[in-house]
Amino acid sequence: MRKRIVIPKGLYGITGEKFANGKSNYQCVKEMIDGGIKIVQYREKDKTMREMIKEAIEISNLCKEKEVLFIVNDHIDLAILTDADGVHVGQDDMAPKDIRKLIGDNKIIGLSTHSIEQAQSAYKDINVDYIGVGPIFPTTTKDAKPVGLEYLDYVSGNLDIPFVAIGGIKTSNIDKIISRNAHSICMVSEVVKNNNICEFVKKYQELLNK
Ligand code: TZP
Ligand code: MG
Repeated sequence: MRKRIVIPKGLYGITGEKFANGKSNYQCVKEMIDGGIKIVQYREKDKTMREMIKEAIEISNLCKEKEVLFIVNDHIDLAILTDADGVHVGQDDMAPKDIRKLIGDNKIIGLSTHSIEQAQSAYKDINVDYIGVGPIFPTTTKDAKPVGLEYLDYVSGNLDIPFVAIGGIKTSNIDKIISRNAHSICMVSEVVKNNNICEFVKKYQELLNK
């Protein structure tokens, strides 16, 4: 029987070029890695597949060189092509059991969840290595309604599965997430908008890994 692959604790990085004040996805990932991040997801909604392939290969190579896990959002074909460590999908994307057939047992599958029912169902599915829990707070990065802290409390208190708290998390509210023992935390815009992403990531990696 397959065992879940446990993703690293601490900050979970996601690309968000729109919020990066002119920095490329590659540059943002490089700074995140310099700051000590251990897992990065390539999430890109606006580029053509050819543009994404070129960029994702470069980021994948950088991650390999620095021994950082590289996850691809949505596109299983792009994940296979770039020899990513895993994929992250939403509730309407290809089901984890079907993705597993394409990528094999040794790759990571992450699944976004937005309710207790979705989290319970993901927990029962051994193909799912970790779940996304969110958006916790309102966010403009993704078109989705906030689920609130109660849902995070439920997952943190009841389900033994690695999870990433995400959505509207900022320096101003991250304490509420840390105090709920989130396995890992993702701030998309709050990280990439920084002039000094490296220093920002370093500060929070130190705080979260204390
Ligand atoms: N999934 C749930 S919320 C979200 C994703 C990808 C976006 C989070 O972005 P931000 O900028 O940290 O609110
Ligand atoms: Mg998706």
